[in-house]
This record gives sequence, structure tokens and C-alpha cells, in this order.
Amino acid sequence: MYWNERYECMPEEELRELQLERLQATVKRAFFNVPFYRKAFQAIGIEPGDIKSLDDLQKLPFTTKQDLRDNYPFGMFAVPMSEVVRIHSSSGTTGKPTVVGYTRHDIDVWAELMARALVCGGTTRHDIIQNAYGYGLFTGGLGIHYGAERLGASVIPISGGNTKRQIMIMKDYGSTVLTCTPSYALHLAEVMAEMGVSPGELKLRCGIFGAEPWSENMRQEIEKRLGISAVDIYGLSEVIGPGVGIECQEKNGLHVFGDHFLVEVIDPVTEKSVPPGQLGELVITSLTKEALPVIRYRTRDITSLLLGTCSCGRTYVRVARFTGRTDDMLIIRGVNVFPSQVESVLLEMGGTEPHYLLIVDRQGALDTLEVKVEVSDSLFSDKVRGLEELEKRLVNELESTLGISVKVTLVEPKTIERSEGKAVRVIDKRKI
Ligand code: DLL
Repeated sequence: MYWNERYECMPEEELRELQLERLQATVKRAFFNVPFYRKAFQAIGIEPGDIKSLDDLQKLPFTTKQDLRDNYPFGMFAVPMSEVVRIHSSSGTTGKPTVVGYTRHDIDVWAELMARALVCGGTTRHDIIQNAYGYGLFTGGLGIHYGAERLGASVIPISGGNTKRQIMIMKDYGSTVLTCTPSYALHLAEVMAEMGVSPGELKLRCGIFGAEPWSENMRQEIEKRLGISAVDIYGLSEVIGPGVGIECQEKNGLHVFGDHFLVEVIDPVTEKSVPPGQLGELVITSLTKEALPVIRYRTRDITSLLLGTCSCGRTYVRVARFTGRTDDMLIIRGVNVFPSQVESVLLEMGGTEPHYLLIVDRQGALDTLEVKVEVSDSLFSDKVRGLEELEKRLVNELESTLGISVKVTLVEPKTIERSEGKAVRVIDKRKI
């Protein structure tokens, strides 16, 4: 049930002591080894000795993705390159990617955290893990891979893509756990159906999906189509990669590995902490990283802190499933819209497939939102009237949920481009 019970179920008081000790060491490491941090601390008159309690974390400056970009490629590293054994980079779509480095010890910690995550997500060493996260600069493939080997499971390093081969291997090798993005899991289910392979012919029993936002409805859809139990895993390259947090079998929030990461949820505008239960931006401080310590890293990911203990026995802080990113949030006619809100409505209404695209444009001075969504196979062959009704229902429901007017375009099944990694859900023509 646990990979490392001592840490996963550590009494809260003891955990806090460990966190403070590690925070102080991290602050020292950053101050003495990374000119960026020394300057940032000195600019506000802070020294490592000023961190005397966990509350003092609030005195420290934030780190942003831009800071990593400004120090591209290795300027934020706290160790000489001779100690760096691995380099990854983030899948940023704009500007230079952010580059992250790991010492041998960092890789060891990452494998430990991923082993904990896999067990927390329901994997055992008897499982055959089909790892369809991309291998390469992306942290997903190798991150899961090292954790799976540490656990002692049998890992198939298949990477993303070549979907028919994925299904053949899944069937022939008897894969029991699938790891990939939720959008790719859905695509696999779709191709499986096309190939006439039913979930009953597979040994697959659980999936560990993340690297992009996905809704509760999407979880149910994936669970139904693949006949598995699906959990949500979170992480980001700048902080380590996958393995920052994961759901347990309760599927009620993600446990954050608190002996390695400190989390805060802040109001992105006032930059002050928000109370548990309130949505805000997740801020993470690494506690044990050697090559790239990050202090109060602004993830831009939106979540809330969850109160109360989890019946799984882990004492870590939990965060809610992610709603999206502050930079995914579309402001359409002054109203905040998240793609995940649209996804929830589409899946709740039925009649459509979880393949959709938001197209934002501007006509004159007015912003417009078009939601393109694929119709289910059965409905598509139906009478035009059924489609018209569906479109009307979707428009009504989306408009009342989002609070703005929406155009819905129903498209034929399998016409929206599928992704093998992170799905693209938005085209904002206003910026082009
Ligand atoms: O996506 C690491 C990862 C790999 C996580 C495999 C989980 C599984 P990056 O490419 O740096 O790293 O992207 C990080 O992806 O800031 C979030 O916006 C998003 N993200 C990751 N996991 C989730 C999740 C990997 N479970 C960025 N829910 C993060 C929502 C997620 N968004």
C-alpha cells in the first residue's frame, strides 16, 4: 500500500521539522551557489539565517519561468556541470524552453518519488507497465521509467505514438498498467474500438494519467472505455518532473510528497496565500534538489489546498485536481473561461465525444468563442433534427455555465486532430 511508510505517513509535527531543516539547507544552497538567488535575496535584504520557521518561507522571493529563461540554459544550476548527470527541458510552446538538470542524487530521489507515486496510484511490482509517455527531453517517459524499475515492476518503454502497435503490445504482453496523457489514453481507447479489441481482451487494470489538465468526467469516460481505474499524477520539469503529487485510491485530491516539496496556494494577483478550499496558483519550493533548487516557483497551475486527513493514511497535504493554468485561462469579453469548464459540460451532456477545440476570435471589438466538438458515431448517422437539438442544448448549457455567448459547431467523428502527448485544446486567433 505504501512504498515508504516512514515518510508517507510521518506524524505532521515530525514532517514539519524535517521540512524546516531541508528548507534551510535549500535556501543556503541557492544563496551560495546561484547568483540569481543571491541577488534576489539581497535585493530584499534576506539572508539564509533569516529562515527560522516554515512561516518565514513567505519572506522569500518568487521564482518564475521567465527567471529560468533569463538564465538559459544552465544559469540557475547550483552545482558545476561535472555533477550534472541528466538534462531535460520543458515542453514550452513559446520562447526558449526551460532547461533543468539533475545530479546523481536528484535522479535517485526522483526514482524514489516515482516509486512512491506508482504504488500510491495502485501499481505493484507484479505489474507490467506500458509507459506511453514520451521519452526524451520531456520528463514523463524517463521519470516514470526510473520509478517503475525502482519499484521492480516490468516496464515497457514504448513511448508515445504508433497507436496500433501500442494496442497489439498491450494485448500480447498483458500490460496491466498504462501511463500516458489522459488525451492519449482516450485516443488509444478509440483506436482499440476501431480494431475490434474490447477491454475484456486486455489485462489492463489501472492507468496513471497526467501532464495536462483533465476533468472528473473525462476520468469516468476513460475508466469506462478502457475498463480500468484511472488516477491523476502531477508534476513539472522545473520542480522535478512527474512525481510531485498523485492521487491515491480514494481519488480525492493529489498527495504532495511533503518531505521533498513545500506547497503554497496564492492569489496570483495579490501574491498572498489563500485559505484552504479557495482556488489559487500553486507555488512550490523544492526541499532536496541539488542541481536546480527552486524557491517559491510560480507554477501557474490552478488548484486549492484540501483540508482534512485522507483515509489512505498518508499525512501529506493534498491539492485538488487542477482546473487549468493561469495562462490557459481565456478572457473572453472580460469573462474568465477555462477549457476544463467546457470539457465538463460536453461530457455531462452526452451525445458528443471528448474531442473538442475552443476557437477564440475577435469580430470588430467583440470577442467570439466557438466550440468545435465531435458528435458520437451513433448520433452522427442520426437525423439532422437530432443534431440540431443537441447543438441547441449544448449552446444553452455552455452559455449558462460560462456566462458568455457561444457558437457550437458539431463535427464528424475523428475530425479533430489527436495528440500523442499533451492535447491542444485552444486556438486563440486574437493573438496571431
Ligand atoms: O508534464 C511532467 C509530467 C509528466 C507530469 C508525466 C505528469 C505525468 P512539463 O512538461 O514541464 O512536465 O509540464 C508541466 O503540465 O505545470 C501543468 O500545467 C501540466 N500538468 C502536469 N500534470 C498535470 C495534471 C510534465 N495532473 C505542466 N493536471 C504543469 C493538470 C498538469 N495539469
